[in-house]
Order: sequence, then structure tokens, then C-alpha cells
Amino acid sequence: MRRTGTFITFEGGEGCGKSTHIERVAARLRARGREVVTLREPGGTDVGEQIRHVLQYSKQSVGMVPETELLLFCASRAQLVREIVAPALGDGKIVLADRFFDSTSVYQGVGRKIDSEKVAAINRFAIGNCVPDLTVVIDLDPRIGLERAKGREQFDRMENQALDFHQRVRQGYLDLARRESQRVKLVDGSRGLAEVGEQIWGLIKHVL
Ligand code: T5A
Repeated sequence: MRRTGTFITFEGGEGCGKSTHIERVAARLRARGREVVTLREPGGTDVGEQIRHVLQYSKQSVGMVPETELLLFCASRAQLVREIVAPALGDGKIVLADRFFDSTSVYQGVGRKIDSEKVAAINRFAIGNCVPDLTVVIDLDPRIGLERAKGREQFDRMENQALDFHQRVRQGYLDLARRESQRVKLVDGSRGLAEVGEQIWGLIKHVL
């Protein structure tokens, strides 16, 4: 299917503000008459939501090994790409995704220390040619992000990782933005909501 839509992904550590800004961007785009699809990862499909439960909230998953975790994130994504993302892009829609394959490169590759070439190969298999047009990384000190995310009562496997893990994740995103500076753009998430929102809107207007 020929791709006429635009694919924008949002990335960053826990509680950096992705969901908040996706909602705001979607509202601004819809107010301008654009067709927008919003998604979250892992999940976004029936199959993916079941995988999300195993990955995130099931206390029986505490002993999951990093290789299993990597494959489950990619399995959820393979379904999402073929069921939702590729058809929406074929129809000319704007797809806004809360995390995509960069989360796997950073969390499983850098955070869990799985060989980066293996992660890249599995990522490629899962997404095919569905690479984002723009990736917004909201950079934030993990101590602030984890504090913001704390409000939730549900057990979350990733948020329970040591601070050192989250610091590696942050550095992973900073390195990614340096390596892929055409596609991946950094935004300072420590600023106020309105200021971060305007910076993101500027990037989106540019890519559209
Ligand atoms: N994961 C995911 C992997 O390990 N590998 C993968 O391949 C994939 C896809 C997903 C977890 O899975 C991992 C990464 C994650 O650990 P999740 O529950 O979806 O888990 O968690 P997150 O994606 O991290 O989402 P969060 O909801 O934790 O964070 P958000 O969406 O970035 O933050 P948001 O918008 O909910 O904001 C948090 C709070 O901060 C406030 C908001 O109002 C909200 O209260 N806020 C601000 N406050 C002040 N100033 C600002 N600028 C603010 N921006 C937001």
C-alpha cells in the first residue's frame, strides 16, 4: 500500500509527558480538519493489549528474562503495524504513537544490555518498512519523571526498575537523537507544559 499519511512517534523515559502531549497535538490537528489516529505501545490492538498486560502488570511476569521481554514488545508491534498503522498511513491519516521501535532499542538494548545488532534485526522484522517520519523524544531527569508517574496505583514492572536503569534509558535516547538527528528530535521536558507543547507543535508543523 502506498504511504500518503504521516507517522509521528513520541518517546522518552517514564512520566516524561508523552501521553499528555499526544492528546494536545491530536486535538490541535483535528481542529484543523486532519484525520488523526492515536496509539500506545505496547498495545493498541486486541492482541497487543493482552501482551501489554503480561508485560506490564502481571505479577507472575516478574521472572521474565530480557529476551522474552524483547520478543513480546516486538510481537505487539508487529500486530499494530499491520492491523492499524500501515492501513492508516495508506489512507493518508496522521498516526501519533506513544512509543514505537526506539523504545525497544533503548529499553531492551541499552537498558537491559541486549546486543544492539540483535535488537535492530528483530525490530526490522517486526516493523518492515514502517519507519516514523518524525520521532519526538521528551528528555527528562528520570527522578522527576518517576515522581510524576507515581500517582498510579497499578504495579508496573518497568517503573520498579532501579534508578540506574532509567538513567541508562535517558542516555540511550540522547545518543539516539545524536545518531539519527534527521528523524529524532529532542525536547526539554523539564519546562512547563505550554512551553514543551509549543516546541513539539513547531516540530510537527515542520514535518507536515
Ligand atoms: N517499553 C515499551 C519497553 O521497555 N520496550 C518497548 O519496546 C516499549 C514499547 C510502557 C513501558 O514499557 C516500556 C517502557 C515503559 O516502561 P506505560 O505505562 O505506557 O509503559 O508508560 P510510559 O510509556 O512510560 O507512559 P507514562 O504514562 O508513564 O508517561 P508519559 O505518557 O510520558 O507521561 P504523561 O503524559 O502521562 O505525564 C505524566 C504526568 O506528568 C504531568 C502530566 O500531567 C501527568 O500528570 N506532566 C507535566 N507536569 C509538569 N510539567 C510538564 N511539562 C509535564 N508534562 C506532563
